[in-house]
Amino acid sequence: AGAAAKKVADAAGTLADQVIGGGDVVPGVPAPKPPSLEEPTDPTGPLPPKPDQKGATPFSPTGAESADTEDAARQQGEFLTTAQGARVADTDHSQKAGRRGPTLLQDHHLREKITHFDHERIPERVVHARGAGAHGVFEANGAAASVCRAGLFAQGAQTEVFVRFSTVLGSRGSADTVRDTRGFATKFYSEEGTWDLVGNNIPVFFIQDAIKFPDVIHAGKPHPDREIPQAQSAHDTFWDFVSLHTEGQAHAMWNMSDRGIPRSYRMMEGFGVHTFRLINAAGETNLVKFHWKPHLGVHSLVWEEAQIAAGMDPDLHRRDLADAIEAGAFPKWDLGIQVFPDTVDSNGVSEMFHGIDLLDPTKFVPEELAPVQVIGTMTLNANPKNYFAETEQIAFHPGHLVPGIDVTNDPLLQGRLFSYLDTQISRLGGPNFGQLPINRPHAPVNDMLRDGMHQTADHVGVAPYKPNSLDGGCPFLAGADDGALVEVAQHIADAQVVRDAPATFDDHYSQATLFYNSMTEVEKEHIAGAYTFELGKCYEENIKVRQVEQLAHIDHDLAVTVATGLGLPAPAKVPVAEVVTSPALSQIGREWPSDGRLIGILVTEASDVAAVKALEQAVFDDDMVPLVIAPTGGTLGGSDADDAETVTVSRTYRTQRSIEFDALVVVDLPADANTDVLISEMFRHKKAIASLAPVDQFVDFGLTADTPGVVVVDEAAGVLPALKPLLATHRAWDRPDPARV
Ligand code: HDD
Repeated sequence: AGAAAKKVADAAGTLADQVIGGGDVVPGVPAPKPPSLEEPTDPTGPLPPKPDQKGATPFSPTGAESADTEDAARQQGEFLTTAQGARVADTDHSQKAGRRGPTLLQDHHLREKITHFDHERIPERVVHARGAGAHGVFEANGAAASVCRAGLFAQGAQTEVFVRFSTVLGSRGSADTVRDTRGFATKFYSEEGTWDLVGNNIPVFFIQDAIKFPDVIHAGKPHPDREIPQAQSAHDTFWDFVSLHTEGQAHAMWNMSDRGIPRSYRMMEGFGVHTFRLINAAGETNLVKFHWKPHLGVHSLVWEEAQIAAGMDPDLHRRDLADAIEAGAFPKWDLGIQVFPDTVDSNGVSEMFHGIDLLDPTKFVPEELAPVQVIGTMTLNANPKNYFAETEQIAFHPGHLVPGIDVTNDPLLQGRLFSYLDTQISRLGGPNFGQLPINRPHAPVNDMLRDGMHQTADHVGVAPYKPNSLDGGCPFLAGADDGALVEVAQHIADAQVVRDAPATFDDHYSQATLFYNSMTEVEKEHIAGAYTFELGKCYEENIKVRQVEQLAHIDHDLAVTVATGLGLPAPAKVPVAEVVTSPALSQIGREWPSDGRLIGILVTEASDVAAVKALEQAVFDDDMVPLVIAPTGGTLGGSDADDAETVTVSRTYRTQRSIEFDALVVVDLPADANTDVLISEMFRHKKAIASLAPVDQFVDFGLTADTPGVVVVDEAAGVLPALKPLLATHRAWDRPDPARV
């Protein structure tokens, strides 16, 4: 049929050319075509998913594909078709009245193709637009069973999950490594319904009441006139808001710390932020805060790396997550809870713990006061098959709860319970986005919601209402004890309607001081540098002055350092809260596993291929990732990449950049400007360097055998034993900065 239609069209074209007499086409002689690359001509069905794409929706942690996977893929048969399944013989030319004539409106294939394309984009998320996701599984260890009756916390229970990490402020195409809070949202597809833990990598928030959310986001987003700067808080409106709305100071302090520029999504903590209420089988309640603890430890970039990455590899975090999962280095996090009694304190006030108001989302509870108890482990083990279908269309909601997990009266959480469904109705085009494969619960769904835009269900029965007799009373109600969203009996004190907050919400500085005081000297320097950079990007002097005055309420020395950097007078001294410190907040001074770290191996044309091969294998065997950096692409030691004696080049001198590597092994030192930059950056960013080349070759870099974090070894076998202790501390913080860059 397709061929016949084409013949008709060709004939019409020839006729039209003759009638209009236009053009230089000789009737019957095909016009010369530009040379084109040849496509394979044997029809084959759609390619099966790549091994790392096993996470088809619906996803199964065992890898077993469910029956409707093929349907969800919407790619059946081996031929190109229209959306109606009619085979297409030519998708490169539109129908025209003659070869040089106008295009015909009757060409349905043309109109369908372009119309669909015109509607391919959906609105990006109003916040957290830039993100990356992965499938995985959560396995409970049973430790939460005494405080929570949710089935997903029963010992050994396995629950499929999808996680989406994100930045907050940037647009969908913005860079990954900007200074910002990171979203850490997890969807647990539990047998009792879906639970969403929609958290961040920072345990406190900018505002105490959801009614301020549009204000803080308007202030943080680019200026409305020029729409700059993109994806960052280093501008006047942000600091204007934060310096005036002082409850934002604690979160701002976390953002200015190294937490604002994570090394990788795999190396970030996550926090539920709010206090939640758990209910156990006996109906007893406890208050909790949720924590994700990464097995790889908490690591950050240094500021210069973050800036370089934003230009060299704006997808650094997205790529890092996908590559690790594809390589089988599955990232893992422990889920933990801090548990607080659900009682009233000596003043008769509920939801208080050691004087910390658990309903105030600008406060966290130091781990030293309430230890984080591990209740299970999450492993991310499959990349999405299709970014749009899964990562873009997934819809999280803090109100997606299962029996045993309930909300509290935190006024920020209460507002969130409204916002997410509301935004998704406009973002995903109507009220039925829950039917999208990625959003479908893995528990049976039998609701009485009907019709609406993009309805894909064929609902049966005649009585989507209750009570009914026509559908035999279906669907039935759960028993009082096994439903979700069951209100825990709470006494609400005789209340008057107010627009106000409790007095315990008035302290805006003490936890910023606690955080700052818990940092090591290096981390404090980074914080001062970040404030000085961000405020230095502001134009309005009064905003800078006001924010420096705010810092004086947190730490006077910090305020003076920042003021000096900005060329402002030192602010007056004001009383600062006397607080304890929480060593758990510091990222430095601890040792972390080296699994999944990226090791650059720098070689020249003259390098010993057998030694490089051995080194590469040793890195692999130690669960790290070797990336060989050579003058040109291709292979070393022969052209057959499968040959045991051949090394495949991962990066060339031109495509490499230091930001990717956690450590560098110099097999031979090239004489090359690009690799000079590599070494000087590795040096400046205090990353581990091992050299098989003599140390005196490095004199121009200011690097000697005594430089902290540098090891010089004689043979390939000695490299990893020397390098691993250095990787454990992440960076050689005691390495002095070079005299000149
Ligand atoms: Fe939110 C998205 C986390 C307060 C309104 N939020 C969103 C995402 C994360 C968070 C991780 C991205 C989810 C995804 O990957 O799809 N939000 C938080 C945390 C908060 C918080 C940890 C405070 C503790 N958010 C918050 C408030 C409001 C919102 C107070 C509104 C009153 N958040 C939204 C939203 C988004 C969203 C507008 C944008 C896209 C979406 O929900 O689906 O509804």
